[in-house]
Amino acid sequence: MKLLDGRKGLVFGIANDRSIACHIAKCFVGEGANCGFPYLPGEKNERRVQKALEEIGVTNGWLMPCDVSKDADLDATFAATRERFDTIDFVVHSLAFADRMYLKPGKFAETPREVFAQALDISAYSLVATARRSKALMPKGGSILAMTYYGSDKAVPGYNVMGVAKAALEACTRYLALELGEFGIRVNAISAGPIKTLSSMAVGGIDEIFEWVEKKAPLRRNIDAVEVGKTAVYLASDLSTGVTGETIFVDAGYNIVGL
Ligand code: 0WD
Repeated sequence: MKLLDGRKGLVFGIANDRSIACHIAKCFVGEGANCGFPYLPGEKNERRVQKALEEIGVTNGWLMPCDVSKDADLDATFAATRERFDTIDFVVHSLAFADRMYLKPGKFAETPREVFAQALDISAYSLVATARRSKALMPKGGSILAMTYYGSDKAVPGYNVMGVAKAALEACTRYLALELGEFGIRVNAISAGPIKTLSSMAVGGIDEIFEWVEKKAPLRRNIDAVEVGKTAVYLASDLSTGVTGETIFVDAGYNIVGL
């Protein structure tokens, strides 16, 4: 018996084979889950997602275009999900966006209003928007999971407006957990250490962050995305039935270090 046998759900946020969502998907499929993959609309994106899924052994993956900043896209995605799966057991929210011009050390105070609003909308509000729609498809409860980073709590040079968005995302996780708990729906976040992906490469000074983590983290190394995938399996499965509203660090212990 595998940990996610018979479970169905959505994995948002595969951009290519390096995406954290792709590693999560691999672990979920390996544990018997049946997944749908909403992706940021665009032909090039679709090809990349298809290729990424093939690389992890998912052939004929169910893909649907969905820009999470558009209510109509979210409505269509969840309507299609109901048609296909009837009910779902999990949703993985592994996406974020901020204008990379403002993801540079020394640029936070320059953040324009629209850049700030867009980062918060796509990276944090979209969790609320997906959770609300997920609830309708989770009559017997379920697990919702978001991805965050240490820059939500500590000021990390260059992470800037994304840190503010992640603080909002983590607070959303707690409020959603509080409200959806009575329906058997758990909502948690994984705070991952830095991993080389399209998004992380947009953060100015990321190479120094990798070096610093390797030097300072208790495990003296950076993490592997598979380690995030394994924790995601734990959070989506019955191994974690008593856990909700938490932010779990998968960061080789970096967050506990003082100096
Ligand atoms: O070091 C890292 N890579 C960490 C990432 C450490 C800790 C947390 N995270 C978080 C990210 O902030 C994000 O929430 O993990 C999540 C996944 O990030 P990733 O796997 O590092 O990034 P990536 O492979 O780029 O996937 C994120 C994708 C976008 O990619 P691009 O690069 O095209 O912006 O999010 C998707 C898009 O595919 N995305 C959207 N999807 C739907 N609607 C939207 C949107 N409006 N905007 C971006």
